Amino acid sequence: MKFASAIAAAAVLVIPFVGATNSTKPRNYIYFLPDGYGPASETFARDYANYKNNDTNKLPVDNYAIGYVRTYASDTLVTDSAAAATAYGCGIKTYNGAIGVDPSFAPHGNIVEAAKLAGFHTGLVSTSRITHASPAGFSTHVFDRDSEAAIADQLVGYAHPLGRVVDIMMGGGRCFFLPQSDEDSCRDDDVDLWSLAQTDYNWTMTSGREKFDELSNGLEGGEIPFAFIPNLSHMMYEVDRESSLEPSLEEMAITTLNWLDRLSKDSDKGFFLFIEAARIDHAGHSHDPIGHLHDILEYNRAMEAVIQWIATDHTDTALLSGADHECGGLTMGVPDYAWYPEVLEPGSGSAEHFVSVYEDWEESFPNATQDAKNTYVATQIFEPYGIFNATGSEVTGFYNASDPAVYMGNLLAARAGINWSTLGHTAVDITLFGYGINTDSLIGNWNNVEVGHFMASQLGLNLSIATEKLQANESFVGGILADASASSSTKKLRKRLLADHESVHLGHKH
Ligand SMILES: *[C@@H]1O[C@H](CO)[C@@H](O)[C@H](O)[C@H]1NC(C)=O
Ligand SMILES: *[C@@H]1O[C@H](CO)[C@@H](O)[C@H](O)[C@H]1NC(C)=O
Ligand SMILES: *[C@@H]1O[C@H](CO)[C@@H](O)[C@H](O)[C@H]1NC(C)=O
Ligand SMILES: *[C@@H]1O[C@H](CO)[C@@H](O)[C@H](O)[C@H]1NC(C)=O
Ligand SMILES: *[C@@H]1O[C@H](CO)[C@@H](O)[C@H](O)[C@H]1NC(C)=O
Ligand SMILES: *[C@@H]1O[C@H](CO)[C@@H](O)[C@H](O)[C@H]1NC(C)=O
Ligand SMILES: *[C@@H]1O[C@H](CO)[C@@H](O)[C@H](O)[C@H]1NC(C)=O
Ligand SMILES: *[C@@H]1O[C@H](CO)[C@@H](O)[C@H](O)[C@H]1NC(C)=O
Ligand SMILES: CC(=O)N[C@H]1CO[C@H](CO)[C@@H](O)[C@@H]1O
Ligand SMILES: [Zn+2]
Ligand SMILES: [Zn+2]
Repeated sequence: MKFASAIAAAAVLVIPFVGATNSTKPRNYIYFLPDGYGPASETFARDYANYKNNDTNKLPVDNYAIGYVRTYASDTLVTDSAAAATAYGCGIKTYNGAIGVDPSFAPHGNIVEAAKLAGFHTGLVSTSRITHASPAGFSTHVFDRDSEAAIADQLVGYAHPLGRVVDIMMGGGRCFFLPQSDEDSCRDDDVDLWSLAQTDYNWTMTSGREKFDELSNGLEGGEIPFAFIPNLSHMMYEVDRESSLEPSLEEMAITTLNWLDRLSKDSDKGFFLFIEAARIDHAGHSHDPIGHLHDILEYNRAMEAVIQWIATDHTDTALLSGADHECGGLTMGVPDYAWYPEVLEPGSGSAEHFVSVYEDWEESFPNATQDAKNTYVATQIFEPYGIFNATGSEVTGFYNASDPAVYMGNLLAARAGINWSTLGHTAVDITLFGYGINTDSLIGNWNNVEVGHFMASQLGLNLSIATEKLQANESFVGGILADASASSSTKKLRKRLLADHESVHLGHKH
């Protein structure tokens, strides 16, 4: 585990956009989704960066705020990631849990498919499992977001009605590519997708960091289709990241951009790239200020790098970035007027990380006395997380906490003068950021589906062409309907409200 890496530079430069405007359309589009990044999270991270730098600056993304977005789903005012990704990716409102299908379960074309059909190159980059709701909503179609094996099948092209639509993918989730006979598998069948992708679909499937490094920032070599999937589940929180195993989001984003740019150089069509800072959301569900903070700072670094990339020789590329929803209902100023960002400085790992350190210790010392346990928790779990001077009952409460990560997060939050109001998402509007050709035309407040349609039209893509092809495939359409009727819909839809939280914790079961 490493300590908090350097935070966003103190002096944040506004990078002026000097490319063509208005009448010109961008050749390439990037959608950068900071999952669960609400306006309070931005203030939270900015206040911390300013404390740390003894400054009053803005965060890098602050400079590119252009509007805000309404996020409600078709069946609830509080969206989940699946319905929201379907709104951005396909331009339709749907129910929580839906991936690329409407409320009557019919599949709708997404921007990755439309781009592929029109001859563009395409990429997906995420710090979550690449089979998780957000990348899935931009590339696949299932009744239920938890069908991650089916999503993996579609991602490689096997079981996707349009064949393979993704050229490069980077993220976590290798367990959904392994057959159930493999002890690391998350599948319920014998499909060895990792091998099948290579033998039948020409994928280069990689998981070791050295394979990523061989790409030389995307500037040379490599065969597409290409997958880099270093983790069985989600990639590590930025604050926990072991850089010998996993690159940062910034590194993955820039490598993929350089490669897509190279691939499309001699084509009359450019590329579409989806990038996700996924775990800002997971830390919100865990009420974990440390995980939340460092993934937000990494999102800011990656955004700054992408904007710099556009500004330097790639002004034909446009970028939009907006969260799918807020997460955790974060507030600063609890109790009245309290908010002490300095409390977050010592925290050297996520709450999830320290809970797993404790679990390992407990396994190694099953006969430890209660006193030894209490001392261990106070000094080896709480203190490196930033909780000092814990009372006796604060320490013993850890053992019986229904979610020990949330428990630790709440203890630290109380010391910092912040609080979380929900374990789920909220209905609060999110901020839309943008850079490049025509993005300034999005000043104002938008419905999330309008953002998807805007990107498609900027690339000259017609989503209906993909929709018609998908809906013409009777066996595919029938399969989604069968999944829908096999589940008891009301129960299923209620379960959706908790789905994000549950899927975060799927990562714990190894
Ligand atoms: C912080 O900045 C203020 C004003 O710029 C300065 O007076 C002060 O000495 C700085 N404090 C530290 C610890 O650098
Ligand atoms: C329909 O979709 C399935 C994947 O679900 C695919 O295997 C099949 O080839 C498609 N059929 C047609 C006619 O495109
Ligand atoms: C895989 O590559 C071979 C050789 O280049 C090619 O003939 C084949 O069509 C490719 N298969 C797919 C599914 O793209
Ligand atoms: C995957 O991430 C988990 C934490 O989320 C970490 O413990 C594990 O070491 C990672 N695995 C690999 C192979 O990087
Ligand atoms: C822990 O205690 C149990 C019963 O008291 C004993 O059987 C076991 O060997 C002990 N384990 C270790 C690791 O000392
Ligand atoms: C934890 O709960 C168990 C029963 O649910 C109780 O016996 C025990 O005293 C509790 N431990 C602490 C430290 O609160
Ligand atoms: C923090 O929020 C929780 C609800 O999530 C509430 O129960 C608690 O009282 C709040 N803490 C303070 C100090 O207001
Ligand atoms: C988009 O494609 C659909 C289906 O092919 C077609 O009916 C429609 O006219 C197209 N829209 C535009 C704006 O070209
Ligand atoms: C009263 C008390 O124990 N204060 C301690 C709280 O934690 C800090 C940091 O470890 C110590 O420096 C204080 O002495
Ligand atoms: Zn989300
Ligand atoms: Zn979430």
